[in-house]
Amino acid sequence: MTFASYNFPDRRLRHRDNELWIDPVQDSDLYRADSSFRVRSPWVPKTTANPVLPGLFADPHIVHLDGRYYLYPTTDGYASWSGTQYTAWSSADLETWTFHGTILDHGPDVSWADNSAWAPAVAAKNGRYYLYFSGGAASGNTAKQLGVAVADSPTGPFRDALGRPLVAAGTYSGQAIDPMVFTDDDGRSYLYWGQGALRVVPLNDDMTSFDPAQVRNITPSGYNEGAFVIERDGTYYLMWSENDTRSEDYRVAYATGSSPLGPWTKRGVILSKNLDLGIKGTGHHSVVRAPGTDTWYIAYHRFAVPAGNGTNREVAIDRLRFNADGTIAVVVPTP
Ligand code: FUB
Repeated sequence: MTFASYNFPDRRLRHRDNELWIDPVQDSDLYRADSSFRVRSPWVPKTTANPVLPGLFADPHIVHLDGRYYLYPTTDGYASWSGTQYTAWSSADLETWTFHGTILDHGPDVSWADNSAWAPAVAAKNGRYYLYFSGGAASGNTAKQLGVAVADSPTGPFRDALGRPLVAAGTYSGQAIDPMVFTDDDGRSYLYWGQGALRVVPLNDDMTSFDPAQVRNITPSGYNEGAFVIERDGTYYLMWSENDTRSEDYRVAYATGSSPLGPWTKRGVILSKNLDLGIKGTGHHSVVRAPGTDTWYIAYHRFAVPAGNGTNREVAIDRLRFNADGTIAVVVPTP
């Protein structure tokens, strides 16, 4: 059996503290951070639930499709978040995850984006699966743009549905990144996106177009990026990340509203660092409900424990609980 690092295939792995670690080329902060890429030893029982994915991943989008849970993350571990590939993972129990490989690669698959494959979101409609994503070009206008790809399966392969961005750079203030689609009980889907400013628009039934006249700016106070919307018992919950993903104070806050478009009332912070556990930079989350139950889970990223940072992040899942009055209880992040 051989082991190789997914993100750093040229580096040697070494065994330490019952885990396999990337061998630092030299003892510097940079290489200590890279060493946070952790591969768990199969001969040692896993003692903690998190991280749920092996390796460096961020911005997890969790969704339940066709009887399984799926995770779609950003591939992390690259300076300036310059990765190009999206992967898919699935699970029956939120604990054991099956890797389905690369489902979209900006290199061969997207003509207008070369890098910055960030923060995917997947929605299903009419028997098809839509992957919303952002990317930047290597030359010319390098500002981020938002695109949509389509597939016949949740595990792809996805193909760029438009051959051009769905939201072109510069059309609206803020960065065109961090898309999310919420589909209401009436079947209507809404696209949310943006860093620095949050926008929402109803999507047309084709899931790949919208009426620009319907775009609304719904930026809550404290908002930075990573919006996510759910509905429970008639209340809509808009959640988002505050501060910079490179800060240990990156965190999740939320508001409640009476419709997918608001108006929204900010309620407070529900997920933040726990320095006693070495957990920092908890944010860019998503939420899924166990089908047929009132049990909810939050997927989020944090600095890889113990030595990660804002570009070396790991994916965790914890319970999201509601109080009797419908407010969200503060999430307890677990190791
Ligand atoms: O992963 C790249 C970027 O970092 C995402 O788009 C942001 O939400 C932040 O997590």
